[in-house]
Amino acid sequence: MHTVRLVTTTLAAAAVSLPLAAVPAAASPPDHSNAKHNRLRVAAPEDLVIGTAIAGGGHHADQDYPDPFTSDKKYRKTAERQFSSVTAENQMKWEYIHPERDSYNFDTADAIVDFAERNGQDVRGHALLWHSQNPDWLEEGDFSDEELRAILRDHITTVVGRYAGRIEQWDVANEIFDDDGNLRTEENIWIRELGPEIIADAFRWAHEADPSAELFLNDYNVEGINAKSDAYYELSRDLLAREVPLHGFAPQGHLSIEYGFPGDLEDNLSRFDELGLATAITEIDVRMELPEDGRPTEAQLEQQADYYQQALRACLSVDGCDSFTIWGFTDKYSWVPHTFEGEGAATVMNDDFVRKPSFFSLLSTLKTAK
Ligand code: 9MR
Repeated sequence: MHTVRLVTTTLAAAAVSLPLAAVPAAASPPDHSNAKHNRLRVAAPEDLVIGTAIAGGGHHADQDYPDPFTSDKKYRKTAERQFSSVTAENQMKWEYIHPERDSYNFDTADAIVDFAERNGQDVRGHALLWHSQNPDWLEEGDFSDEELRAILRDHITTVVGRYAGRIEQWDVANEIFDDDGNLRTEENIWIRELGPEIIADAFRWAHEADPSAELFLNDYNVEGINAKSDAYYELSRDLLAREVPLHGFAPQGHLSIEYGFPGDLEDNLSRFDELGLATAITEIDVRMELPEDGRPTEAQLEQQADYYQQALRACLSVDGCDSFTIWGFTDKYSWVPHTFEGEGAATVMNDDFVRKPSFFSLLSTLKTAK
């Protein structure tokens, strides 16, 4: 007590007698959050890449902040230091990369792939055949079946071919089943107009365009064993039996603490592993209903940390699961509050990039695995 008062007095006296520049500034603590021992990518075992979505496009386009990837320095630094894999959150989707029938726009996708290359990161390409975020010219166009087939083939050949050897994994077919395990025959333009065999063709065309890329089926609500993941299992067996170049199956991992953790995630990944497929968690986040003040409680954050950890452990336990991607790392840019009213806080850092218990549960789980 005595010492504290003395120091205060001395500083106050100095402030009076010294010119302003000589007054010691209140030191803010040094930020070690990206120091080597705090980096997920450094902690990860060699056979696992740890990824993030790179924010931009999609819901971000309607917000009042500038493009995170090109304008937020701290965001880029964190993406580069913490992760060994990146996925374009929206920027490789049809509406961005193929905005007109006869023109592609590769600017942002190129920038993301260049960024990844400079930083020694893998890239997951997302997505080639999907029912959502397609441009109007495609969804509202009046095309014959032959034209549509040619459009899809040209798209896959052009986009996958452009990044051949630079994109490790592609989500070729994204969200093609509904929760009951039925193909989205109405919603998905390709399946509706051209029939289910177009799925196999998409894989064949992607493989021709880049024989070194791993080609994935990707979806949400397929973490556990259920009607939807069963449908993927049957489809995978069928495609493999016909030697269609399918290489992987990925549960996205959009979870909520309002629902129990899918405890059979490891079993589910294992059954696809036994088919000879790679597996990956491609878009994990763990959302929650926020209290009135908008701040998650400690108990919520602990439960969230436990979900992230369980998901990572499941992936680490399965041989062929060598890619684990979180769908953004800061709540500042998360898609969740824009889709689920009253929910949020789904990522591993808060709006100010302060790491949450979920970040540390991933970090410690990776360190233990190494
Ligand atoms: O995070 C993406 C968001 O910015 C877009 O507005 C949204 C539009 O559908 O897509 C989000 O990403 C989705 C991903 O592409 C596929 N799986 C579900 C993801 C969350 O909706």
